Formats: sequence, C-alpha cells, structure tokens
Amino acid sequence: MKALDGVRILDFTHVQSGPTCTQLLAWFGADVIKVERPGVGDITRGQLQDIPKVDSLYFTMLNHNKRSITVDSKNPKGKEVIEALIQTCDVLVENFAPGALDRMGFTWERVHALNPRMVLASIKGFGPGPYEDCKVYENVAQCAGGSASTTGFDDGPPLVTGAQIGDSGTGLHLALGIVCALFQRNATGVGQKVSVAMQDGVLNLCRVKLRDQQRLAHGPLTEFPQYPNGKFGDAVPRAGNASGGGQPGWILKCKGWEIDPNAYIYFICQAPVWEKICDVIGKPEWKTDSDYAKPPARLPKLKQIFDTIEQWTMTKTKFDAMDILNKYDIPCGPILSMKEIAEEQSLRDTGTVVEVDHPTRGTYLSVGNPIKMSASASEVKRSPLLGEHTAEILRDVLRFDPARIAEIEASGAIGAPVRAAAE
Ligand code: CAO
Repeated sequence: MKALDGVRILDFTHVQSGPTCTQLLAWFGADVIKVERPGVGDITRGQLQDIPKVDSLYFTMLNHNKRSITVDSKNPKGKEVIEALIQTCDVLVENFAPGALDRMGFTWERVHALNPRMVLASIKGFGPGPYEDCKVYENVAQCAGGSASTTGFDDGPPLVTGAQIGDSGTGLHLALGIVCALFQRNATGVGQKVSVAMQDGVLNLCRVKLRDQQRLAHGPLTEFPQYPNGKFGDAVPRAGNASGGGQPGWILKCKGWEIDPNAYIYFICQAPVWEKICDVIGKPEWKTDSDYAKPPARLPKLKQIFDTIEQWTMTKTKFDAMDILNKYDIPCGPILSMKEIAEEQSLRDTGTVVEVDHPTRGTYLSVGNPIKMSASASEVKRSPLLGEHTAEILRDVLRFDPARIAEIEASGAIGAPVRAAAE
C-alpha cells in the first residue's frame, strides 16, 4: 500500500513547477492523469532533446509514474472529457499562465459546482499585486523572491542558483498544500483552492535573508565577508560562500584545484570543535590565544582564518579532508560534481538516484523520491508517452462506452493515441 492510494489527480501541469508537484504525489501512490494537448503535449517533451524524436530528459525526469491522456480542452467534446475527469478526480493541479484555466471555462466556481470535493491547486508566478498577470519562469522567480540579490559575491552581479528553487521548490510547497487540503476534506467533505506563487515559495526558502535584512538595522552582519572592512548598504548584500547560519563557513581549495573545478570543500568553523580544528590544521596555539580562542574574537579575522585552514585543505583531496575532519566531528562537505553524484553508490542504494528504462530512449538516470517513508515505498516508473493512456482512461476511468469514445475521436478532441513501442 502507498500513502496516497485511492487519490486521483487531474494533472494539467506543464514545464517544471507543476510536474514536480504531481510527480511527488504519484510517487506516494496517487493516480496522476496528465492532460496534454493532442499532437503537442507538454512543451518540455521537445525541449533540450538529446536524442531526436525521443522525449527529452527534461520531460522524462519530471513525469514519472503518471498516465497521459491527450485532450483538446478548447474543443466542446474535449471539454466534456475534462468535465467528466473533474467529476472523477480528487485534485486538479495546474500551472498555466494567469487566467488560462478560466479561459478554458474551468473557473473555480465551475470546478466546485462540478465536484464540490475537488481541490483546485495552482501555481502562478506572483500572488495578487502589481505582477499578478505576468508569466514566470524559474529564474524570474529567483530574482523576484530575493534569491538572486543575495547570491554571488559582493563585487559581482546578482546570481541565480542551479537548484531550481523557483520551479521545483514551488512544486514542493504545492504538494504540501494539496495533502493538507485533502486532510481537511476528510473532516469537511469539501474541497478548496490551494495556490502558491513562485515569488512566495522562493522567499520562503530565503527566509534567513529577510532575517538578515532586519538585523542590518542594528549593525553590520558580522559573519559576512564584508565585515569588518567592507561597507554595508541598506539591503542585505551578497555573502559569497559565507554560511547562512550562526557558524562561519567558506569554500576552500583542496588538492588538485588547479585542474579540477570541483576540488573544493565546504568548511565550517563550528565553535564547539574549534580546538580540534586548531589541532588538525597545525595551529594549536590558536586554542589559547585570546585573538582566536572565542567566536566573537574570530569574526573580524575569518578571512585570514579560512586562508590558513585552506593551506591545510590544499594538501588533501576533498575526500581525504572529509575523512580526517569527520573523525573530529568537524562539519564539512565535499563539493560534489554531478558526475560524482551520478556515480555515487550510496545514492543508488537508497533509490535517490535510479536507473529507469524507457521504450524509445533506453536506460537513463533520474532522481528518485527524496522523501523516504517506512510504509509507503516509492518505485520510479517511466514517464508516459504522449497520449499513451488516452483510450484506457476513457474506457476504464470514465467508463465511456465505445460509441461515445468513437464520437469523441471523430471530433478531433483527443488526437491519435500513441502506444508504447515496446508494449
Ligand atoms: N488543450 C487546449 N489548449 C491548451 C491545453 C490543452 N490540453 N493545454 C494548454 N492549452 C492552452 C492554454 O489554455 C493557453 O491558451 P490561452 O492563452 O489561449 O488561454 C495556452 O495553451 C498556453 O498556456 P500558457 O500561457 O500557460 O503557456 P505558455 O507556454 O505561454 O507559458 C508559462 C508558460 C510557464 C510561462 C506559464 O504557463 C506560466 O506563467 N505559468 C505559471 C507559472 C509557472 O508555473 N511557471 C513555471 C514554469 S517552469 O519554469
């Protein structure tokens, strides 16, 4: 049994943010029916294609464990199919541009009237306000949510991060909202609207920076590299690789850094292990020197301290440094490349990195469910081909009879279902 067995999702999502959400729900056992435009499908099927005419990794890695039905939701017969799906499903998830679902005729009032138990879950770029009508992609959300202005080095421009905090981060938030709404429905019997704006999702992940904005009113941010010699303006500056928490940290070079762009380690000068750090790096005198012994005394000298520690880390590979530092409980982390992560056996063992077989692509690597549950194991099943399950959903989920299916097919509302080559 899986946690969300019996929950059926009408998945109107596309690109990354929404599909992340519905993929998670599918991993927990929900029956996710992805609605796609006939002949076109989710635009990501054809984006960043590495193999011609084969669903891209962009698509396959965000749409595992789902079924695909092609329906033209603007065709009257297609609308009938969607309405029937709304009446059969528990949740409708969408991340269209603002107003697109309403223009299709599926306003909250209409959805609620068709199925009062349905939860309608939406992602938009912005919440109500000056930008509510804007279309938004990942990096726009990172910029508007406070991430870009606080990422990078002080003497450089704002930077976006590789982690997809705008898209995948917002999908995660939405998934939690959906599960909560379903939980509430158990008590009330009635669905509700759940909305997450990408700007809000990013800001939620940048909460510590809004913390720092308020600390700034009371003096310089002493853990930032700008302290004590640089200038602080009236907004939180970019902190380089400084730690966002109360323990100073920085990225330091390791052996081989001249040729390997990832020969680095993140090193945290955690106060409780300061004396061990001093011993490991060969500076035992710092243990008793009043200029170094206590955290406040170290704050103005962090650059010099990290430079000294780096002299030690540069004599070790990042993995050797990690082994040594861990023996002393000194918090640190190697900078792992995607190649190293892909090859890491322990991630394969836990199902966090999985090999998936696909009928037209062959085998590829994906990220499995990072949330592990003891009584709801996730198995990663390949993404559906475009319209692969159209016939089965009309027949088995909606229980339409052959005559009705023929009528819908003749209307052009569902296109031509494609079947898996290997099945
Ligand atoms: N049948 C018929 N029409 C369909 C359909 C279907 N099955 N599925 C989608 N469409 C139509 C929509 O109704 C819409 O038509 P109208 O503009 O006439 O109403 C049209 O396809 C395009 O939808 P869209 O505007 O959402 O798509 P886009 O490619 O222009 O914009 C995006 C993409 C992501 C910018 C926009 O959807 C958006 O801002 N979404 C909210 C924020 C979000 O999730 N962003 C993350 C994207 S991942 O980086």
